[in-house]
Amino acid sequence: MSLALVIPDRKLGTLVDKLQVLLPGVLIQQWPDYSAPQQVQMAVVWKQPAGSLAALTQLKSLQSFGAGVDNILSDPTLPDLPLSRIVDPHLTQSMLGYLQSVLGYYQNRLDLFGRQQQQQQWKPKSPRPIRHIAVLGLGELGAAAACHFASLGYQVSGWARSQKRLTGVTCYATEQGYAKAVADADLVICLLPLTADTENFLNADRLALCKAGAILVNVARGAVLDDEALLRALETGQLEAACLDVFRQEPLPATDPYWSHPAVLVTPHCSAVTNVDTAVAQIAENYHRTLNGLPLVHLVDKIRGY
Ligand code: NDP
Ligand code: OXD
Repeated sequence: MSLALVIPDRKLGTLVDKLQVLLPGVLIQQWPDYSAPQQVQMAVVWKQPAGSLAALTQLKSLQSFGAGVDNILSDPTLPDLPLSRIVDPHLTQSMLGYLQSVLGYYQNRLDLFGRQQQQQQWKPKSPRPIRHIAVLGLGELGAAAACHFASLGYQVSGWARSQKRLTGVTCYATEQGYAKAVADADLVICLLPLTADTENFLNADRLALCKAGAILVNVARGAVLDDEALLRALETGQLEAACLDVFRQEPLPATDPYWSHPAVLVTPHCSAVTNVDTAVAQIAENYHRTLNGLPLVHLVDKIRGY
């Protein structure tokens, strides 16, 4: 009985310790130093290198170590096995906390005052009016964000592939629905997964459908956004500002224009980081399910890509 962790570039000591408590007697092996690869039934993966699962000849299931799975599905050597992803209330709370802070940052004009500080300028200004928030993607995180802001009294519109019903949220689907969802929004939050359908989704044409002077928050994946289109939209004033937590290349390269752009807030992919303390329960549950031939919890539809 064995579980493999294929999660490069992370310290995994705490994860191993906590899994060992929930899965006593299970051999936990770490790529690239598998000791008995043919004993592994399930692999926990995140940005796994191509070919890193090849030696696991008895593998029966895969578990993403995060909520997104684009970095897993892009592996051309990925075995055709059930894949699940992390769905965790703590992850959702973390995302809500981040988005609430971003909202407060812009409402209180901390972007402007930060720039003024650089110039030693003392110029008070009343808060920025942000009344309408649009959320693109109404899954685990998007629906929670939309309902959170609606419960605080904001006007909220939401957009997803399928038509949703969420209390206090005006929900849309379809391309025409996208235009309606963003038309009056002061703040647009992107929580779409990266798939073949959403790559470069936020292009020049779709950014042009946003309210003039809106603020964009991308906490989904960098490649959902056309970077050139965003830079142009900021230049023309079509968008006033952007908060970006995710990028095509991470860490963001030193030469990237976002680093020094006065209208861009860069954060290092930290809006909702997998919480080892709570994620281990789902991993252990799926390990038991794998052993017993039961369907995994929070299964990914690999055809849709999320
Ligand atoms: P879900 O899979 O639960 O939800 C995805 C939502 O996007 C669904 O509402 C889905 O619509 C919608 N969607 C997918 N494709 C389309 C499309 N082509 N057109 C319109 N809507 C579409 O994902 P989560 O909410 O759990 O997470 C969203 C993303 O957030 C993750 O994929 C990940 O990339 C990112 N993320 C980022 C983190 C960070 O730290 N920055 C942390 C965690 C996640 P429908 O419901 O109709 O299927
Ligand atoms: C995730 C992420 O998808 O960390 O979980 O981005």
